Amino acid sequence: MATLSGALIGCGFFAVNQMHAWRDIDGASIVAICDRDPERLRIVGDQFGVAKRYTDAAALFSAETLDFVDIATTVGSHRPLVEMAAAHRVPVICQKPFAPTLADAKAMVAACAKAGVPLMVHENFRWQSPIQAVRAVLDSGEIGTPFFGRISFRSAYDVFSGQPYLATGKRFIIEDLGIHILDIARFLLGDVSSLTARTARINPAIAGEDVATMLMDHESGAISVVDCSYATRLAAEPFPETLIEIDGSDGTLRLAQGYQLTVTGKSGTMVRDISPPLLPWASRPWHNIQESVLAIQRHWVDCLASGKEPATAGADNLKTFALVEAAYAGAASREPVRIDDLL
Ligand code: NAD
Ligand code: 89Y
Repeated sequence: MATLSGALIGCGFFAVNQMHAWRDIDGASIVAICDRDPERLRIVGDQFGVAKRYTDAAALFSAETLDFVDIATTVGSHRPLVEMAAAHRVPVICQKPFAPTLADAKAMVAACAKAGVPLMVHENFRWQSPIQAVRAVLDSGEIGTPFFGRISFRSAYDVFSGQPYLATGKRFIIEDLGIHILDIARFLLGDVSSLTARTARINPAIAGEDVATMLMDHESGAISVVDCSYATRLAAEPFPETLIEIDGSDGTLRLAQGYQLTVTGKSGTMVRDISPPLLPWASRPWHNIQESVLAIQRHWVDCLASGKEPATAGADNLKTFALVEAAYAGAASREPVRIDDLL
């Protein structure tokens, strides 16, 4: 397979993981990087040996011939950068949260569709190997048809030291982290027809909500509870594990802290340790997320090579993003929100 030439825009905290993962992927190589902060450009360029460096994305697109661009900036710049990629007919990966609003997200999907370029949102949590293992149990039919799910992320990990901007936005946990957990709920139980939400801010030092509890009706008839907190101090800090309970017509599955999966189904009870591998460049406790970065980027390269639509294509991600908008609207109104009304 010919090696695809890519560029990375945004060389901050998380982009370093993306650069490590690109180095592990045979079919793609990052030939140029861009950051408006010259210091970040220097650090990442030197660490990964990338000589072509730009402080302006427009200059990057004008000068380089690219097979794809990987946007790893924070949300405010996503729409102009995705639209710039579309204008240059360059396939694009965009970090989550895809956009500041669902209207922006729809415009970005439309711009890429009009230009005929693939667009994938870097929605990586569903690519974590424990989450893929849960999906495989459901696909096997072992627990029958799911009728209830609880997808839970509760922690007191200090995310603000690495990502200080998370403390300052009016929106916090749903937009930043809940978006992943809502996407996992969709991935496991299917699309959602309605959502009810409650939020709270426990940490007085931040601007947004740090607790969110959501109840969802899935189109399949299943019900799920998605609960997220960055205000939950536990004896053993679980960050960044997503814990899962699913009840089905023929059994149950439980993904418990420490990546312990218990399945009780048609063949009895099985307990497995499904801990993610620690990649050579990864560090605990982030290794679970880091492995999923490699998996989603591999998926992108496979999709570009085969012409397949990525699992978290922009159009698919609108359905996850709608859940974020519904959660904020529903928490404000204290009323259930119909998802079809937003899409
Ligand atoms: P960061 O602030 O550390 O890095 C962003 C970088 O982008 C900065 O260096 C900034 O100078 C640069 N930048 C911003 N606008 C630019 C523009 N128009 N042109 C060029 N450079 C620009 O942020 P971060 O913590 O690395 O987060 C980046 C994104 O990654 C966020 O959207 C965040 O939500 C996401 N993220 C995802 C995961 C995940 O698991 N998927 C984990 C952490 C963060
Ligand atoms: O930004 C968030 C993400 O996407 O995964 C975890 C995180 O880094 C902090 O909540």
